[in-house]
Amino acid sequence: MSVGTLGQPVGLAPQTGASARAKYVVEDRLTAGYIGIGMTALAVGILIGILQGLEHAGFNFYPMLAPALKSYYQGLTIHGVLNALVWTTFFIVGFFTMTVTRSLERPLRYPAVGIAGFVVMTLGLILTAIPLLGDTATVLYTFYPPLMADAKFYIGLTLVVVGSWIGGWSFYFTYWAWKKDNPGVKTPFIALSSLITMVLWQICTIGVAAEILFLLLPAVFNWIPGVDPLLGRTLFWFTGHPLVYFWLLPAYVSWYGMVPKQAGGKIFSENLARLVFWLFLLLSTPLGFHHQYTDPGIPAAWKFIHAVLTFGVAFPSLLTAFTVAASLETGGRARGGKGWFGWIRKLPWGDPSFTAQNFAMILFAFGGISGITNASYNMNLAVHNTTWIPGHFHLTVGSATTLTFFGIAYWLVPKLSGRRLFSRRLALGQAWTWLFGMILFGNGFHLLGLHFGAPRRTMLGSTPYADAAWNPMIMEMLFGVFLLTISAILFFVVMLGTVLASRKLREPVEMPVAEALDADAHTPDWLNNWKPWLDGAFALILVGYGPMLFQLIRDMELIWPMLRVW
Ligand code: HAS
Repeated sequence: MSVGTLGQPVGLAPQTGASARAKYVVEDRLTAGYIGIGMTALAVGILIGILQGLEHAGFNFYPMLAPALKSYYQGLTIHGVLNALVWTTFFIVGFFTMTVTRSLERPLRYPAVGIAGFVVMTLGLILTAIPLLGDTATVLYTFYPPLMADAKFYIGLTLVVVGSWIGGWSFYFTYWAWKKDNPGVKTPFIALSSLITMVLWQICTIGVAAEILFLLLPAVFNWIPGVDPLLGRTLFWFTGHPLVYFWLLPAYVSWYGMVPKQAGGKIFSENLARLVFWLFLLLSTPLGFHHQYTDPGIPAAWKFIHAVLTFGVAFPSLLTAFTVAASLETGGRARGGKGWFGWIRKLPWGDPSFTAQNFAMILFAFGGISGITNASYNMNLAVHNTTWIPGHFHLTVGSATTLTFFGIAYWLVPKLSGRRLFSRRLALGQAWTWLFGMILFGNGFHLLGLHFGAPRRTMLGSTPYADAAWNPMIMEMLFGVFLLTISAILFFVVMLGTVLASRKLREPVEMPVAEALDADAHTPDWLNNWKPWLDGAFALILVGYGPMLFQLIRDMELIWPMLRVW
């Protein structure tokens, strides 16, 4: 018998016990390595985030922390890089190492490629950390030119991305081997959705790779006289927006493919779930100008086209809201729930893995609404560069993604360590405090930005123009930070307790895999075929970016010297 998310029985799995562990020993070690590094980065990033919240409320600890941390802006850069780029990317590649191999029921085709990816990513992270900690890369996580970081920062980040590509190739080799052995067989949903996410990532990171290799590094090394900031920003956001779907889609893999099982239900429609992932592959990339609505030099018509496409990519998330809720309903009803809403009470609220992920969904509903507001051109003019934007992304990457990853960790870490979850109660407390902490933090920051135009990325606690009218929202935000701090402490106590102090499990934990209500329904070829979606994605990128990139490169002026302004 195998055991479920927290060690309770869930029925027979295809391969259990010691043989399964032996089969996936490299994969499990890789996953553990990735998520271990991701969580360490997150711990440091969160600590610095707390300092930022305190500063906004007038408690400025930075002078006391020098020379370890020289300024708010150095801290903000470390916070953004570690939380938004490192925690996410490491967790995702580690998680996918498990989802792809377990879902295809075979280990990596070439484990050496998987290991190489891990080594390159880790070396990249170390190289990035040196200038970040040494205050020679205080350029914020968007590293807009002409701000100039130490070359090690750019090279390190490039290695992190290249390492993740190599990790992705190890999945593709495994997938091709599986396809060869299973001609004509439909790819299992969890593997397919993970692979689509990886391909999306590899397409979209071409933008930032081009920015670093052809613009920033040559300028830092003085091989070219300077940079063209607009071209740099455009290449950055070519990657920057689809990047958010690289953060979101692993959560969707779990919401569609795993959470229904944890809720005792089934995927409402697997065909629809497949369609959602293909739509993300098709639509995610040509949208970056919605981050550049206020940039001069991009004609309004192009901003309009990207605005329309942004509303297009919100559509698969709207589909997700309804289908995931319907999947949960099948679980609630299977557990005896009755009436319109009675099924909600019957959901497994005592299971922290489920509860954390459900709260992530609820928070994302609000983050999604603020995203759609951002995308609306004239509304964006009111909220751009205000605290509204961090309000938005703490509900998305900080909640939809991060809280889902916490929920996943509540079964994944027991699975990898072979030990029981340290404390179900503390883990539940973590989920609840994150829910309320983020509601307060998100609401406070959204309102502060919308009503008062309080700027983001600014030492609000020291600005001469800070207004007493801001105080209620700052206090709301600060109370949110307080709850989030408790939540983060609970998370790390549960994780460390599981690995270091928990009893050994007698049976291994299985990755939850939900069945589909429409398992017997026909899946049309186009939902199992990469070609039309990849062709469509490249065509749309060509249409959405081609002419503008051509023009920006043709008219590029490499005359702005890179600057260190701190
Ligand atoms: Fe965004 C800025 C538009 C989604 C992250 N975004 C950012 C930045 C970040 C970020 C980090 O158009 C700041 C970048 C910077 O530093 O400058 N965003 C959108 C839109 C969406 C969106 C339209 N963003 C995300 C996601 C992110 C993320 C996802 C990370 C993971 N965003 C923008 C724009 C800007 C922007 C502009 C630029 C702003 C500026 O001016 O600088 C959409 O994809 C959102 C669609 C989502 C929904 C919600 C669906 C709800 C679901 C949950 C259902 C709940 C259930 C629970 C089922 C429509 C799926 C049921 C419960 C029971 C109990 C049963």
